Amino acid sequence: MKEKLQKIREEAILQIESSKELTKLNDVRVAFLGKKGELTAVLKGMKDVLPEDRPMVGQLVNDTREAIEKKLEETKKKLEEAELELKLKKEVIDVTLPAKKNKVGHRHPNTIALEEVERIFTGMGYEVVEGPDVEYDYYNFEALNIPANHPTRDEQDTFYVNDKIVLRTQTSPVQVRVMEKGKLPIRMIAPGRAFRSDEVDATHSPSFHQIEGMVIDKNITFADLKGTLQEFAARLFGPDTKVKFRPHHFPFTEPSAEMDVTCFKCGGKGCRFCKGEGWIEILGCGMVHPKVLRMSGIDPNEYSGFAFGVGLERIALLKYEIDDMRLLYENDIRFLKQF
Ligand code: 2NL
Repeated sequence: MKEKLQKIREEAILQIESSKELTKLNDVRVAFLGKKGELTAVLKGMKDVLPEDRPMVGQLVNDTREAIEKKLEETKKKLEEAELELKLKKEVIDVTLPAKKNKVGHRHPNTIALEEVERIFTGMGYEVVEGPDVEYDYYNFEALNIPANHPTRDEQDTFYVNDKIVLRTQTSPVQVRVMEKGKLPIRMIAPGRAFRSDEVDATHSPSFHQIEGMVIDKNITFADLKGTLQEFAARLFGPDTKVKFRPHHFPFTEPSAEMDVTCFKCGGKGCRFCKGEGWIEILGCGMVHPKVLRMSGIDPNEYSGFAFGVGLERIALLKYEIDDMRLLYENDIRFLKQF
């Protein structure tokens, strides 16, 4: 029995020493110490050992088991260390390589311009209100004094969803919805996307953005409109900016005007930027038509107001001296991050 145990021990140690991988080592453990292992077989044979010899043999079996376990443990540690070393060698990191830069996005020129306009008007106490891009024909046209068959409705420049629903051609419907609520006075701007069936070129896109503004209160006059829009122009284009109003026509305002600002490049002398004019057209405006007020439930004998509309892309193109609107929609980061 003693010799048998000695042989098991030697054989086990030999096999452990020749194990070059952890899996192989585990196989050796199972072969000797496992349920069907050689040492376990010896234990099972204890019944054949003389009772008086059993303590001695039991001790021997335990010693053998301990010796094998110790050798297994040592070898396991060695193999693990070797494996780790190999792994570390394989995964060398060259810390001198240039780091990968994180690509950070950039605010779109439209967004920068919009936030600036919003800052100016909220600073004057205006509320920013949004509304649906897809509108009822009523809010987009009818309520703005553009009845059926009015030339402005020309199917050529409007996207109809069906007889009664259109992609809004301006953000005025948002203002109509606010007027209908009947909470006066109103001091608001309505920024957002608008749609017209236009061909794409350097100054047109079928999907563009507009900012409309409206004030309705008692005793609002054209003087309020002029003062407000003069201040707006000065804050947007610089304190020396002058404005001028040219008579115009919109169905929803009376009287109506277009506002020009002095060219912020040449100060009004005339240059390439303003095509020698000294002035740049910037927005449309006017006193809200009494019919428009009445249709939305506001008494034009008690209240009056002014409104204006400005193209956001136009502001962005002017402010950042971009000469083609299409650049705004390509979202090329090399372009966007210049602003
Ligand atoms: C332009 C002209 C304008 C308005 C928009 C408006 C809205 C309501 C009532 C009356 Cl609810 N007016 N909006 C007024 C005048 C001009 O926009 O050329 N925009 C780019």
